[in-house]
Amino acid sequence: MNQDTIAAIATPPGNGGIGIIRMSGPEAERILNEIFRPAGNGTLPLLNRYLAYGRVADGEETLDECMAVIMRAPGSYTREDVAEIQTHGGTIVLNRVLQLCIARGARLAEPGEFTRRAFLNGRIDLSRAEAVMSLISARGEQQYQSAIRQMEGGTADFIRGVSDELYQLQAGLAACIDYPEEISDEEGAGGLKAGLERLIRNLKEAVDEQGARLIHDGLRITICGTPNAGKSSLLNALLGQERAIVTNIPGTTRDTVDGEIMLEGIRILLTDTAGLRETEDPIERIGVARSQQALRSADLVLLVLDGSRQPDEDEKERIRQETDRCIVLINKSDLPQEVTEDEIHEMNPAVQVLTVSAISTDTLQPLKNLLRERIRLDDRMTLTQPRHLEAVRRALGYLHSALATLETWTPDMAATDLQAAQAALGEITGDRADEKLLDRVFSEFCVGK
Ligand SMILES: Nc1nc2c(ncn2[C@@H]2O[C@H](COP(=O)(O)OP(=O)(O)O)[C@@H](O)[C@H]2O)c(=O)[nH]1
Ligand SMILES: [Mg+2]
Repeated sequence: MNQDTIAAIATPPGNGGIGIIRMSGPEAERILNEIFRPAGNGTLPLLNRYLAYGRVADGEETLDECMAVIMRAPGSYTREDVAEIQTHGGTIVLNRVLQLCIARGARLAEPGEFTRRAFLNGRIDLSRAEAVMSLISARGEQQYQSAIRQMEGGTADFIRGVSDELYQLQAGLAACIDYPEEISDEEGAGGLKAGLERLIRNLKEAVDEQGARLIHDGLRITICGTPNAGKSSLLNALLGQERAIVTNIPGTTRDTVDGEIMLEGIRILLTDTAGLRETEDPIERIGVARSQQALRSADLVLLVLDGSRQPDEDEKERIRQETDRCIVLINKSDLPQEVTEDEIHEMNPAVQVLTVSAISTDTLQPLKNLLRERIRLDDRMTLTQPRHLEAVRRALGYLHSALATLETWTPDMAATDLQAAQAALGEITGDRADEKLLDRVFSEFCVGK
């Protein structure tokens, strides 16, 4: 609590109905008292956690009408004295009030510094602090839901549970090391093995790498195929807007075109590509190279065929090379068909095949259903933050290594591994976090949170 007092504009830049300036630290109330003038019969100091109406003033000069509140330690977000001033939400007003707070002794807050203080003062663990940021920046319903679960402590509770079990194993192991006469090697190793295997199982169950990636990054879909197959028409139909230019001239799309839709609360990032073909046009060539790049990084590929004509050798070859990440779309089903789904399956049984028409959106329903299946998530995923998954992966590595030491029963080495696993898990909740880790986590935050 002996830190300086920080101040920041907590609302986003731009004009809004109201804007909020927030201060936290030992001087917050003094500064508030110096610049806030209660209206009517209002008096200072303010009642704790009651909103008061008045104006904010620099000496004789009124800066704005405002509402103000003091939340005294420890009953605040940071567990320090927090003062908030709600003014009208104009950039100039907010900056004037912020500058005033700074002139009276506050310092501009770093990104995430309020939340960092909440963490350092023991109000929330690190995974909850990160949940706050995920919540603010959530770009889909699923990311939002997972942030809420994390904020309610799902991640911390789970990790601390695992960590407690790990402590017990460490205690058992310490006993083996200290009293080798009383505990036989078989007993010691046997007890540890069962415990380790259970821990590894629990941790693995909580990790769904693919699901976590879907929640965070969304699903990347690349639409590919020969020129004029209907790729851009399909992108437009899926987006419900005329995003890419469509003509009957092959080579119309020369650069990649992106669009985004939400499905089941997951972001779907669609990339329409230039048709993959040999070309002399230098611009189209670059486009083809970008298409190939988009194809490499795609989670899912929609390979579009013009169903009104026979696929050429290039197309056949591409279908044969694809894997189960590919859905072949036989397009232009409104025209007389020259291709059947069976023929495609014969070329490659791994791919899924659908017949569609980009000019009649009804035919896209089965495609959307297929996509829904691909993004279905476990109901309550425990770990979704990339940082947490990385720490769990490291912890699992140490636990496996400890398991391996049981073969030769080298309890000292097992103890070292268990310690390292414990430290990795501790990074998730912040029970074991150094300054560098905190800097990394909080630098992703916005100022004022
Ligand atoms: N009849 C019919 N024409 C289509 C369909 N999809 C696309 N087209 C037409 O095919 C031509 C090429 O479409 P476009 O989307 O630009 O193909 P791209 O080169 O693969 O991007 C345009 O004239 C479209 O109107 C479809 O489902 N049915
Ligand atoms: Mg196109």
